[in-house]
Amino acid sequence: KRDSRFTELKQEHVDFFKKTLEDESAVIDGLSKDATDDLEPFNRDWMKKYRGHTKVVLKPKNVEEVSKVLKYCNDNMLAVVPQGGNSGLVGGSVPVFDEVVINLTRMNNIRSFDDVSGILVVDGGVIMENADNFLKEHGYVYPLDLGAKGSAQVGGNLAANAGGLRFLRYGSLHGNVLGIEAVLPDGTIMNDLSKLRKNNTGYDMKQLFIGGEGTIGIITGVSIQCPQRSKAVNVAYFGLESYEKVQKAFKEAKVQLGEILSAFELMDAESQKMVHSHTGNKRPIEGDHPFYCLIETSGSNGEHDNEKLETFLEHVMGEEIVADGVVAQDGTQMAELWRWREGITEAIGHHGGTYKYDLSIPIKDLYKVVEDTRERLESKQLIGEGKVAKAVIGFGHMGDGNVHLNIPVRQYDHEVEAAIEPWVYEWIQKKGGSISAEHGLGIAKAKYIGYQRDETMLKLMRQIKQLYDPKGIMMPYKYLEGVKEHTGAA
Ligand code: FAD
Ligand code: 2HG
Ligand code: ZN
Repeated sequence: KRDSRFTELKQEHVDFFKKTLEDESAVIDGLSKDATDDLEPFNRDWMKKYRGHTKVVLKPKNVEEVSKVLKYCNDNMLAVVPQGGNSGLVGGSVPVFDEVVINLTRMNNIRSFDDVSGILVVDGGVIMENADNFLKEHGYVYPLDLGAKGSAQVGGNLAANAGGLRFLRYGSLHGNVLGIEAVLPDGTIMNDLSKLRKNNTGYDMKQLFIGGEGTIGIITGVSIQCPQRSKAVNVAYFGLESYEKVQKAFKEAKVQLGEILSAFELMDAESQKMVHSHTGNKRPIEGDHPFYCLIETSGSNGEHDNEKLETFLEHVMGEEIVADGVVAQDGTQMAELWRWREGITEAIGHHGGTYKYDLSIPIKDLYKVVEDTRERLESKQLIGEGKVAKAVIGFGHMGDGNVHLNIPVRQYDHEVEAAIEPWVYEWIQKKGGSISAEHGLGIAKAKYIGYQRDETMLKLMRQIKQLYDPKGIMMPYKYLEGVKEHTGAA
């Protein structure tokens, strides 16, 4: 239900926004005229699962403009959704009702780069692929990589605390981000854009914005530590007969490739079938295997690394841990192999909807959740040919103990959803896992936070929200707000 504390958008508000942002294209105005089509991409999430009804999208160009419009929204009780590339997977980036969308697309400047330290300072709206291409020219790499890199923004990455494909190597944004410039809901500009690696002077305020999902302010600038780009990158793809063997291969990869290992990704047979039927590409290895892994190495000596990777593969095949495998011979093959992993989300999303669960689980049980879900939907006769649920798919960042459980459906369906939720969250809670490893809470997971956090933690979180956003204009109905409906079993 729409919260009646929030003001409905009026002409005087739109006039203020137009006057303040000056550039005409900076305001998409659905109040004075019918702009349904223009507003649609901002109202609709990537999964086509959530649709908001905003009447206005604002695209400020700099931090001062963000400050002015946010202060105005706060003064006038207009609810707000910050939006980056709108590639988030939990429905956080789109309005629920008629919230004002503040989209960062036009804040796309690279502010500075230090070639010696590798510290990059950018506007929050810089697209991550553009940041990485810029860094490439200087021999550096953006410390995060993910399938939506062509649209996701640096500010959005931080707000979601995205993990991605190279987390194993470069770690969390909580470690890589050195500073943040953010606008608080009342328009205050918080300048914590430090370029220092070490800075123990009081509370580390920026950390609350990383993973804050836009609930306490808008990230307008980011200072981030970027690693040297590896001269030698290599990729191997292999098939395995059981999850036991996947675990052995992972352990062996750490032993033999430890210092050059930059990704260890898991894909099950169903996920690879999906990519195959979507792309029509020839499978990298012959035969069907229940599991596939993709390993990436990044080091400084191509010959040396290649030899290590080949030796690793020979060893695990000799020991019958791995059934069959292939090592990329050049950059093109590397990209092709990565497509079997990076292309899963796109392939699954191609038709119908998907129920997505982004889970951290102790590694020995990582795949068990997929098997148990499959069994559950089978026993309820909800899955298979002609049924709403088409398959149960598991893949993810094995190296980080993070699995993506996906259930593609012909259309979103209450019966299927009720069979999975909250059952899957109870399952995760019993295993001591996390119900949201890297995608966040948004609206999709908000009401289940109680399966993860106890009352003391929730109380502290609510106090933080109250401190930064006393009027509650940022991201209503999401993140901590969903907990009112459902506290979980914790
Ligand atoms: P949006 O989707 O626009 O926003 C995400 C959240 O942050 C929303 O709550 C929004 O309100 C808020 N927000 C956005 N910008 C700002 C800002 N400047 N200040 C404050 N709040 C803001 N995630 C992973 O962790 N790992 C993956 O491997 C991964 N792969 C993906 C692959 C695909 C194909 C897709 C579609 C998504 C994937 N994601 C992944 C989801 C991921 O979180 C996003 O792709 C990305 O980090 C979000 O950036 P964005 O700019 O699109 O943010
Ligand atoms: C990935 O790892 C993303 O590819 C998306 O986090 C996961 O689609 C998903 O569930
Ligand atoms: Zn992921």
